[in-house]
Amino acid sequence: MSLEVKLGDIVLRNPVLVASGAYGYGDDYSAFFDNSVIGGFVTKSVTPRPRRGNPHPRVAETPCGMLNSIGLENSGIDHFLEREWPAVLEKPCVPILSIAASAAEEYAEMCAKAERAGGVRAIEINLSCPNVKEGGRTFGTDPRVVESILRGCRRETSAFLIAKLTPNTDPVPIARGAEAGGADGLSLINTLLGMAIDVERRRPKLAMGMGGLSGPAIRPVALAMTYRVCRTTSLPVIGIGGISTWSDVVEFLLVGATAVQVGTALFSDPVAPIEMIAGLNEYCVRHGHESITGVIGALESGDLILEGVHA
Ligand code: RRO
Repeated sequence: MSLEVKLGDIVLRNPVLVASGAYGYGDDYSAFFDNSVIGGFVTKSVTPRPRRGNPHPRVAETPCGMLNSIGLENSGIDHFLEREWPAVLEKPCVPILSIAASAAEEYAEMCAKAERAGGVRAIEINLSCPNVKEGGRTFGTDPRVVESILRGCRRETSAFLIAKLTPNTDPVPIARGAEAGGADGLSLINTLLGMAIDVERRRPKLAMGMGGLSGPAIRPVALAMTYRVCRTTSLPVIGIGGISTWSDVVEFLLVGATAVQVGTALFSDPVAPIEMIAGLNEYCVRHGHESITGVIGALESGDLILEGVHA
């Protein structure tokens, strides 16, 4: 029984990746599981220059989820590539570099820098940070801008380019824009813009007022968006959004995702990826699949779902 899946030429030992922002640079959960058990992980997004991030509080728990407003805190691409990237490359799984910026040229420049640093096989282009006004909320929702960002990145690197889409608009036209610009794959969803209020203090729970909602609360939204995007593209799609158990992974694979990313689940269950991988194995055996690839897109009645209404 094989759990291997492929993103272009890149072989993942299984479809379970850890999402950007939930895993630092690959060491955060070393007390709980080894990188040799997961398919890969996505680094916290890096930006052209260092960023201190947003004021605290930056996180708030919500029903079946959480809000974050980290604001892209990171040490900048130059520092990252010099100090962090060599250790990331040593990890025994597929590392995916995540980049975020506020202009198309900056994305392309970061791809060029990553290419010069060497060893980059896959880059996730974060087009969807909800927490910085210049960083995705506006241009990640414009298919033409997304297309031009991908085109600029494509010129600078031969790495597998994954466009990470925002759920704060219809993702289908954005997916088409990313594909037209030369994306090799798509990932979705990033967090949904949300808000929570401390009624006694009459203030938002996050210092910035609003933030990105993640966790099981968003999973049905993420699944529907993944389903729709999978039906409009032949690119491999990575499903993200509230995935917490092996059966959640299977749901995303059935609607057509090639792999998934796990993020918020790690906060409450730090061994969630191990349980997912074991559960995927058992599911395949129970359903007579010799390979997990037999599950991808295998939704029964996939064509019958009110396509006219939801397309
Ligand atoms: O750093 C953040 O506040 C952040 C980012 Br870059 C992102 O892509 N998604 C999110 O929920 N938070």
